[in-house]
Amino acid sequence: MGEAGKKKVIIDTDPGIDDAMAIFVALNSPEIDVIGLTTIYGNVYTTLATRNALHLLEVAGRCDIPVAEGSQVSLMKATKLRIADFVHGTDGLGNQNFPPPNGRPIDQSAASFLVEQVNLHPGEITVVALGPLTNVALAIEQDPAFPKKVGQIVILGGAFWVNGNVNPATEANIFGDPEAADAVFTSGADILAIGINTTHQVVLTDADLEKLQKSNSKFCQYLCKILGVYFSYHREAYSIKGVYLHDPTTVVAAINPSLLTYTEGVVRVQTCGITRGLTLFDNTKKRYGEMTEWTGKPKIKVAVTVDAPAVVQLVMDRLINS
Ligand SMILES: [Ca+2]
Repeated sequence: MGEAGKKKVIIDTDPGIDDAMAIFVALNSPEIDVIGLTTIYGNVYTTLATRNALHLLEVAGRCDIPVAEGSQVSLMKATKLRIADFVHGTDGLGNQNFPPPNGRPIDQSAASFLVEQVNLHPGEITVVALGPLTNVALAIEQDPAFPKKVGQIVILGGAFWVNGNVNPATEANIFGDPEAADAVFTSGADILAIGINTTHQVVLTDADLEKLQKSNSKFCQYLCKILGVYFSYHREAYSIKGVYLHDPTTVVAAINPSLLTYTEGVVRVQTCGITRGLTLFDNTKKRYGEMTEWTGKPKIKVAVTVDAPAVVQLVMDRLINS
């Protein structure tokens, strides 16, 4: 715990409209102290993610928080990346053409920053990972003791027992770097995975949007400018009048884990073929006759149920009362 018992949090992010919302919720939550942002490709390329992270901190008036730029390529050094700019706008923030930020990232890579911080504060850092897991996997490569030194890694990733959102097999953040995800899930760190099986229950509706629009808070005013593109995408892709709160739900899981329930097991990630990016959970109840690729691997926590109305309410409260 940090000052005044606050949880020290580093957010690894690819902003991203719901990343923006998640970051604002985190910055306005007294339970946690955001000590840095690290950036990654996903919704946009890494360079733009860094620019957006700096921009969002300027909007929030929190330029004191360092931004460390993450990897431009996947763990296996692939440069052909899946970028979801069709969900978030080509600028990642609702095609608003915001001016470039004044700030600059620190002179340290995301992985090095993560390693430095867990060594400075062993057992105290919570990493909230809202994009592909390349930076976290690189931190583990850089410091093999990283999984034991990090307090917890709360991950938005995976589609457990349900279809994915990239294709029927896989969820976007895991699909972004399956090798990194498999390395992180089997690293032995205290991991809490929030998959789309839970975040697809957490919907910000048109009526909720109207409430945000009526608020004078700077976070609400800003988000209402960028949310249009995200609502349009959901109407087309899912035929719903509302948007899924993937990243905000994951921040809420770090703030108040009791709003979700969890089960424990071993998760491996498919890294090839038509199901590349599939997250396969072994509940470890059966003793298989043969060794499997899951045998002896560390267990992680996977979210099973979510109190969706309470999560939406908490997100709204933190945005409106800012
Ligand atoms: Ca994200």
